[in-house]
Amino acid sequence: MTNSSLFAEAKRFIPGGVNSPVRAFRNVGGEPFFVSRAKGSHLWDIEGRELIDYVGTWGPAILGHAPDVVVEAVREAAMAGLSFGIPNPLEVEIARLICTWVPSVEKVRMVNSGTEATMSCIRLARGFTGRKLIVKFEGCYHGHVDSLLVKAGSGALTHGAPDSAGIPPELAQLTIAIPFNDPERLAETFQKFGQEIAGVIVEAVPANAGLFLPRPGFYEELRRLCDQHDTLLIFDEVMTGFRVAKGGYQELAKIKPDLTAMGKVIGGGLPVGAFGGRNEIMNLLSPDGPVYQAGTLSGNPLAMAAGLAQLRELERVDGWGKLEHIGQQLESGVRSVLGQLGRDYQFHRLGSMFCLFFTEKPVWSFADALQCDLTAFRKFFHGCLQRGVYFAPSQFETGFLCLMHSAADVDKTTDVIDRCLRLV
Ligand code: HOZ
Repeated sequence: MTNSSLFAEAKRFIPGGVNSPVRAFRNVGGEPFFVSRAKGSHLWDIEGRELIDYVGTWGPAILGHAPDVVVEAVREAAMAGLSFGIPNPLEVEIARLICTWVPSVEKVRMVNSGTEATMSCIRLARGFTGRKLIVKFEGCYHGHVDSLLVKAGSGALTHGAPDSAGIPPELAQLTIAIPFNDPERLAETFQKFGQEIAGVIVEAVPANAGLFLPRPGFYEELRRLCDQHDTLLIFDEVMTGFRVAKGGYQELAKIKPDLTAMGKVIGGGLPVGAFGGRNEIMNLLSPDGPVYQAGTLSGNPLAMAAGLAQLRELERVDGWGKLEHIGQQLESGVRSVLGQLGRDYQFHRLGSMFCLFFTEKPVWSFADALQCDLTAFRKFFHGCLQRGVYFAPSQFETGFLCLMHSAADVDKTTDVIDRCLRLV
């Protein structure tokens, strides 16, 4: 069986042949490959090709693929039962750990995906404030939530359809999308709609249209305006949570959101999301309060065991310090290649998250990211893949490092980047 023959078969039974659009390679052309095995920093496809992986299952694989400590924890949990649908002790353990590591979270509820987490934050913000409007930022992607697929990034962006079909315009009208890093637009929006805005949701570091950082002072102003108007500030830390620091980006930025959406790293590779925040808000959730939210598999013992094992291992080995070190190695390699080639492409990195923008102009927003040379990116992507390095199949995604990326991996990657940049 080849990747191509299996993809043809997949397309007969699965829409587009994939279970999530960004996997279909539409933004880079060609066809996806099928993975047969993943371990550490490497993937193997069904044709036996070995790749250094910088997608890391889109973020969760921070220790590397299939780390022994997580696999063993899942095995042990499985022996005791796969799902109970009634409380199990691991749920309490992970809730305690999250509330300890992320001080803005006083209570947390576990769900099965980042999408469920952001969707629940929106409902909770509306329930708490009794208001309808939600503000989001252009290019920020918060999963495929109806209210948030407005000027979104990730697969919604790469397919050229930021607004999905199937979302009633009446609902989309309740979402105001404004540019990121633009304090004037933010102030104007609050001036006009301040008393109607239930919540402002932001990817703590926008990472679904490439990776761009908040300008100094932007989040302080956002926090101030939310407080002034009794609007909830919702940080989507699905990508950054437990990855950029133990307490997520809010720890680094020293900003306390009212609600936080989490996912990816927290599940150790199993389907897990979570959302949490201040007691007075979280206490509105059913069964204590009137905001309904539920899930048969929420708090699933295997998923909780995997997440706990991953988080504890990260802490035990000072994962964040080590990832910063690996990130610095990659960054210095990429910058030296760019320097030698005389290319001023923008390279952004925050710890173990990174993005090479194919533009020489600074990138602070979605509009800036859209200026990238996508033809050059496509050539670069396929060149790297052919040479054994797998980056995300879109300019508008973020690369992820894991603890298993070795100096040899980084050296090979730098060399491949050098050769492939010469092609474009
Ligand atoms: N947030 C991820 C991509 N930016 C999700 C991956 C997916 O949509 O499959």
